[in-house]
Amino acid sequence: MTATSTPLSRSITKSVLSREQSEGIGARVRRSIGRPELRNHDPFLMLDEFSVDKNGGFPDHPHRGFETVTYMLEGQFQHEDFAGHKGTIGPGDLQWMTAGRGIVHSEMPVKSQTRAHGLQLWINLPKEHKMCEPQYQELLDGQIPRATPQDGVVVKVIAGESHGVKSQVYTRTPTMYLDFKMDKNKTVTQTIPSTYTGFLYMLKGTAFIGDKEFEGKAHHTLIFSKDGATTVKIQTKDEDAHFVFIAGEPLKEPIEQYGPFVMNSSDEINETFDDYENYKNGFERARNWRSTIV
Ligand code: FJE
Ligand code: FE
Repeated sequence: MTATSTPLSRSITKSVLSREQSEGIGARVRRSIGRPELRNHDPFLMLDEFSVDKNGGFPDHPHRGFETVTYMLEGQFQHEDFAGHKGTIGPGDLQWMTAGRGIVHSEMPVKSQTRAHGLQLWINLPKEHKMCEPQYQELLDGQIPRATPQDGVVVKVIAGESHGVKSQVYTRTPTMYLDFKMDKNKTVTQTIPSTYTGFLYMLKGTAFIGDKEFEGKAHHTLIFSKDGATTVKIQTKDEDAHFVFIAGEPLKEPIEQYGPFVMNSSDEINETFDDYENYKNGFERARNWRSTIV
């Protein structure tokens, strides 16, 4: 192999542990992408592993300019928005929300549950989709296809493709989102487009990534090298592992973020404040709306 040739597997260039911090009202999150060491992971803005008990949650708040993808691991979460869209998602279920030009919503755990635990990913939208109509794609656990590349390896295909199994989720920003459960002593190879950036977020156990077998443990984010390699080799040794594999096409557009608003320029952020405060350009229905879930 020469110095300029493309390696077979991506390797890991960075590993960062996410400790719990407070967020929303009485909620705890382990922030992966979006924490100081993991900013600007184009096209991803944030990944939070959230844990909310019956006293916490994320009451009425707006979004504009990106998508939020909520994937439940344990417990139940309810959602309501200013357009009358309402629903509950449980373990293994997915809500893929395109905020587009504007959403105001509430995200709260179901009170009878002891704990709601899941992941929320924020995916940036390309310039031409930032002001699109809001959209929801909701998938129950049973509607999400699985790939079984071998005994003891199950891949839930939330977005993109794995081992010939494709997701039906429509992604405006080309994205792969895979949930891997691997028994111990397994090796699997996942293909990835050469131009995608990506990472693993470890939920349980230990996995070894790439030819150098970089060791990744629970609550760590493992960033893939950007070397154009089109596979990621992943192994387990003496314990099972559970992790998500997230990758996407970088947008390479300027990012101006102010909390829940993500646009391309400070002028657009100022317009967004004006629209939100004056109930216009997508925020009309925010004027008299309050959520009914508490
Ligand atoms: C927030 C803006 C937000 N992490 N994980 C500002 F949109 C939020 C927010 C969330 C959130 C919601 C869920 Cl369901 C899961 C999350 C941030 O709603 F907390 C702040 N401070
Ligand atoms: Fe939200």
